[in-house]
Amino acid sequence: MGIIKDTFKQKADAAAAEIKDILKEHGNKVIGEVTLSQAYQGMRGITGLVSETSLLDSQEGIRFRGYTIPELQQKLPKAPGGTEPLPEGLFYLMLIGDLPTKDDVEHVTNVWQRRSHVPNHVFEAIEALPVNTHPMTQFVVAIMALQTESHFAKRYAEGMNKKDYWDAVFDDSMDLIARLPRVAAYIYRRKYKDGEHIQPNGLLDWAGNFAHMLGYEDEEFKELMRLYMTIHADHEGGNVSAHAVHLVGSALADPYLSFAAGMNGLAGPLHGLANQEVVKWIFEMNEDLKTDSPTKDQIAEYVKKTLSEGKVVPGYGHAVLRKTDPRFTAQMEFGKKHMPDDKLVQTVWNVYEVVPPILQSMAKIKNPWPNVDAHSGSLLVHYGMVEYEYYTVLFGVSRVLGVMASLCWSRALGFPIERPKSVTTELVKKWLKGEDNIWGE
Ligand code: AMX
Repeated sequence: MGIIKDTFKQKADAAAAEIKDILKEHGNKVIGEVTLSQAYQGMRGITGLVSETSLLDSQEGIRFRGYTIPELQQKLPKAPGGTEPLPEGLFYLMLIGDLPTKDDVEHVTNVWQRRSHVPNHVFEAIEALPVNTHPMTQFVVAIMALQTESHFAKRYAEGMNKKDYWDAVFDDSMDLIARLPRVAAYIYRRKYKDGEHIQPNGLLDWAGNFAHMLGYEDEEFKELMRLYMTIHADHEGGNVSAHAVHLVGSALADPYLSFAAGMNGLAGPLHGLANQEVVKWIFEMNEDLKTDSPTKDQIAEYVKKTLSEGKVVPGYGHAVLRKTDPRFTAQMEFGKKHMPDDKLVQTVWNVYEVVPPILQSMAKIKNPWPNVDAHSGSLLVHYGMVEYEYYTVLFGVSRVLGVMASLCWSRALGFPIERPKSVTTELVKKWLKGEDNIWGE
């Protein structure tokens, strides 16, 4: 067994024993109540999932295994000469639960390099789609094509013992993570760079090599990719992509099938597609106003126009957060350090001053503050990546780290198939009249 797999198994066995004891003693403790509104309105605020890799606080934002983003930027190993964390380190932290050493991170990089071969039929599957197909559709098709390589599916068909599920999920997770940058870069070069593909560089780290295969050799862009891949990786378990992977995986669909489900969810404009929507919205505003530096008054007018047309202001609001997303702040700091005079980045900062008071004045909006997607695109445009339809693929390549670490935990802890109870409005009406109960007993 490899070192990481071995360490994971030890940690997971200890955690499983601890959880068994906790449930034996406290399994009947009530952790919340569910109102009728919550059942109809997106299950907001219902605690009904366990996800070990990260935890979201509505005021403070995300912590990965207890560490905030600034703490990760300080504590996780960096590339030589770099200042941003290597995503390999975050993956190790989410999977194992401890901060990695420099050697641990190098080991992860090496394992992923060794496992990164993408079979030809995956590229052929991508090529079978019209070139103008949305990059997220190409991405999901590629992930599905990779499924032929699943150890889990093969071993399950051969009659694998349920005690070994975690082992096959672990192997699939490492393969999938290792292969994803090559597939994603292929889609980018195919759609936007006349199919001129760039071979991987086996000497680079995971995110650095991804930047290289995308065609961006600037060391600053590589640093941006390391930061980007770190901050987008996980946002606890209830968001659409993480929850979809968890749900589909609970049916013992293999990691490729499960991840593809999550990526279909990430492609929704209220979730991961918001990063493309933000840049599209700013480009359209600039075109409308015939400027590349709109004033705050002009932005305010445009925001009001967007709202009056029954559209959302992309990049603002959140189902859980009630403050500025620390992932937004981390990107703002990157912008201040590397490109303080960039006009688009400055527009993003002006939007940040203008939008919250307007949204605050609308009582129904629970969070007027920016989320991760409000900033990411402007940094990419600065380095020349203007093809905003591609941005959600970058989000997806990062998200694989969190959801696969979580899937390993779900199988190691023996979580069962997920199956919440649903009701009909007919039953709700009967229950309100006292003619039936709503609990399905
Ligand atoms: N612009 C306009 N209206 C907004 C809004 C925004 N940015 N954010 C929320 N609202 C509206 C909702 O559409 C809803 O209106 P309705 O009652 O008429 O349907 C009302 O305010 C209440 O919504 P909420 O409880 O504050 O938010 P939510 O939990 O239902 O939804 C979210 C959260 C993110 C989907 C929503 O804020 C939104 O649509 N934001 C814009 C899209 C976006 O940036 N998504 C990315 C989120 C981060 C991510 O997953 N990557």
